[in-house]
Amino acid sequence: MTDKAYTVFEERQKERGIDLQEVRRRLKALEIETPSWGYADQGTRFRTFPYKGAARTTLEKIDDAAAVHRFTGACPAVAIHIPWDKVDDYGTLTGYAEERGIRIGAINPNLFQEPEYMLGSVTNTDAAIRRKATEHLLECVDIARAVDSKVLSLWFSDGTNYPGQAPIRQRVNWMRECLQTTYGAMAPDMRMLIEYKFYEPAFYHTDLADWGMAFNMANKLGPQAQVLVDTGHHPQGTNIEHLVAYLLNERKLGGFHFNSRKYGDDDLIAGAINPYELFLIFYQIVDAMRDPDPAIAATANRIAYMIDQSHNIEEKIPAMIRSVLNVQVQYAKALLINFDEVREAQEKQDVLAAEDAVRSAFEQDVTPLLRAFREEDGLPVDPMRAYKESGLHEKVLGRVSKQETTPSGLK
Ligand code: PSV
Ligand code: MN
Ligand code: MN
Repeated sequence: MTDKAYTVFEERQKERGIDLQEVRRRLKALEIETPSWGYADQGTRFRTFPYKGAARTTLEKIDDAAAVHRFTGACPAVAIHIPWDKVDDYGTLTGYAEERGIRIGAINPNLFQEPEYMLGSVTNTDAAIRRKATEHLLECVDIARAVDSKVLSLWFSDGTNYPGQAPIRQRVNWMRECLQTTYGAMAPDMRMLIEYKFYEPAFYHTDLADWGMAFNMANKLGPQAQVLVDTGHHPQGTNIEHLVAYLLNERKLGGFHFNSRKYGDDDLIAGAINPYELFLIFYQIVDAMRDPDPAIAATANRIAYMIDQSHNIEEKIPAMIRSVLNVQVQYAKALLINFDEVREAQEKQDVLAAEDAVRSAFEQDVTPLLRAFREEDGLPVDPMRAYKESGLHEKVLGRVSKQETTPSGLK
């Protein structure tokens, strides 16, 4: 790469003691899965603005996910949600994705839509409903096998709205029973990722409200169960990078749902609101990748990175591309941390030097690095611009939104 900006960048990183070959190798290995539901019409609890270019079928969602991969080179898998993406023939679905250069990623069961789950799915007082929920989970394990996916990604909306509404301790055991059955059905190379969220839609208690509860559940189930951190699912002020480090140390961090938020589970473009938080999360991950304990390094290297967003006012494909680019930027910055410098400062207990060693990496401009690595891979150096100039926007606008005919307002 002879680009002047890259030469300057290279010089600068040399001075900072950074091995750029290693940085580029790790950057290349970063895969970010995109969610099928992020391409469809979806919005906020307040309303959904229909978008003409929204994907209407699972095949169109795969088309859009494949487009994001074409422009970024970093998104070779698309997560699916069952039954939203339920099809008769999963072999055809897999083939369709493969023809477009991607594969099916995490399988996300849906236990929050059917009316009988109003008072809980795997925690429902009614054993027949718990059984139905378990059967759906087992169906998703079968689908994972059929599409050759190695990840079952679980999020439960189970919870209560009022004190006394349901037996909280009993519900923990009910959930555990259902998950144990599901766990037992998984192939040995599959992982169950357990997501948590502190509130919404339940407003008094949520059965898996935080990382500690998800961690405990995963521990009880076994080594194939791990925790999934959705960056929008914590109370304000939670130190996410701390719990990331903790879970890595326990070899129990399995995956991420990236998005950003200002208030609640806002599901905005990843890295749009709090880029430093995303950087600090990657600081802990890169640190763990370098851990002398091979089990911790392996856990960090195996994390499933996924986007989980809801695009209500933004065009969906470029919003996804933007998220992927934002994640790459913060990862690249974390790779520019001089870890020897951090350790040295930590050993000397030099607080300011340690903080500076971390923050100074965040302050680097990684644009020349990302452009160079894309060019090397034959990718567009500016994926947002390439998307704009590709004509794809006009093409997807040719789709006629199903929602165009539905009345606007609260849904
Ligand atoms: C609901 O909060 C949610 O956004 C969770 O984050 C899930 O991962 C996602 O929906 C898909 O089910
Ligand atoms: Mn999520
Ligand atoms: Mn969420």
